Amino acid sequence: MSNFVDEANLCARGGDGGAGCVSFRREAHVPRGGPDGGDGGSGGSVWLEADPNVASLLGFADHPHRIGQNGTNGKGSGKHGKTAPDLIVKVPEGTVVRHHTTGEILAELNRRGDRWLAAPGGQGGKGNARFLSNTRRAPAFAEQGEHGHEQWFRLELRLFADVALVGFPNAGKSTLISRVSAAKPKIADYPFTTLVPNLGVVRLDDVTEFVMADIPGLIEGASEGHGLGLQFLRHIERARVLLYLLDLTSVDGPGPAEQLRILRKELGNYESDMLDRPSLVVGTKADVLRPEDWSDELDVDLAISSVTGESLQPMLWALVDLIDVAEETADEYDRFVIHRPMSHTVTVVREDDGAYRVLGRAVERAVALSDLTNWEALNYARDRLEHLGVNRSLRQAGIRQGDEVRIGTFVFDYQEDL
Ligand SMILES: Nc1nc2c(ncn2[C@@H]2O[C@H](COP(=O)(O)OP(=O)(O)OP(=O)(O)O)[C@@H](O)[C@H]2O)c(=O)[nH]1
Ligand SMILES: [Mg+2]
Repeated sequence: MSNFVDEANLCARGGDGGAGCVSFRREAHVPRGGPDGGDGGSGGSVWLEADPNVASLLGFADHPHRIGQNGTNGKGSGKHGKTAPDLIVKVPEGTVVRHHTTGEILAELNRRGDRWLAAPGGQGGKGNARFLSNTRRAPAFAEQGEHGHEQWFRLELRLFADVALVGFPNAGKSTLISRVSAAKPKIADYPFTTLVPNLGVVRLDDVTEFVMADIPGLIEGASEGHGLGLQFLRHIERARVLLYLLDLTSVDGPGPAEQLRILRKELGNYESDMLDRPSLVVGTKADVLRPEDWSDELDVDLAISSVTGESLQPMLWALVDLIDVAEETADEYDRFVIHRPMSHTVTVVREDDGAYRVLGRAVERAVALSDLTNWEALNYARDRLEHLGVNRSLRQAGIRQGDEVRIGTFVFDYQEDL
């Protein structure tokens, strides 16, 4: 049994790329051979991967940083640096990745093996051998490695249970899960005893088992945030099968038929699909009162008692059948992983002091040359910027002769092309 850490912060940073190398071939009878500086290796990327062996987000609570290894630098004689291996960070199945500040959902890792690129490693810099051209015979510059991408995320765990217990407070949910699994949640004769979901593995025989989730009780208005409200509806949302537990002995609160009506109404308000989910309706505490003692038209599949054990086995096997059906008809969306590629466009923003800052991966990369005091490297960078549409973007942003432009750590004054 475990209580689940539901949310955690993650800071993922890709490893830095290694620098390209400036080097020229040396041969016995050639005074200065061609350029042979190798490229730097790329930094390792950070991936998230769903793994059923990881049960919670607890591992991120005190240690939110996950950092890829750096690539190594290129060397002479055309030797490229080593590309660093990717870092695979295991997360529980059902992990939702959100943008840290906007809360936008970036990815859902639902099933074993689902993967998402959280932070690409930096590309290795090109060695000077790459800058050879018909007009540039002896390039004396190389690229720096690119820094790895770094970003904060908010991780959220949606419990993956085969069966979720849905019932009013005090209906006997915790008592049931403690009877049929090793989970031992607190049980008491007052409402809202259970404050966080508990998972228990129900084992029927050597090959048949499933995961049951004991969810805090729902009351009328839960879908609008009453009681423990919304936060637990989203746990129920992920379960394949719903087990409604109706308290047959309820005297102060609504009777069993009314409980079912309210529970279904709340689930439907939250997400109408949930009403189509395979489900079983069971009356609890049958050792005290029987369904037939109710005068209103009560229609339950079974009446159980967690105290005497009555009808528990037939109920569990019925649930196994429903899980099988649910698995066969599982929606495609379950396997869906959302990818949001990073933007490659050029963006120009105005800084507080009036300077123009150019943002964009390719652009920042173009000025990340080892030595921009070298006129050759500078010319190359200038051509790249023109090619990427930086001048056009700056003109659109209203730049004028002499205004300051910043790209990465590089700063220059804007000159109109004549
Ligand atoms: N006689 C009898 N009492 C039961 C049975 N199941 C549960 N109870 C009693 O009902 C009360 C509530 O049980 P819980 O299992 O804590 O109920 P719950 O649904 O988990 O309640 P919350 O966590 O508050 O939502 C306790 O006093 C239990 O002993 C049963 O099968 N027979
Ligand atoms: Mg409980």
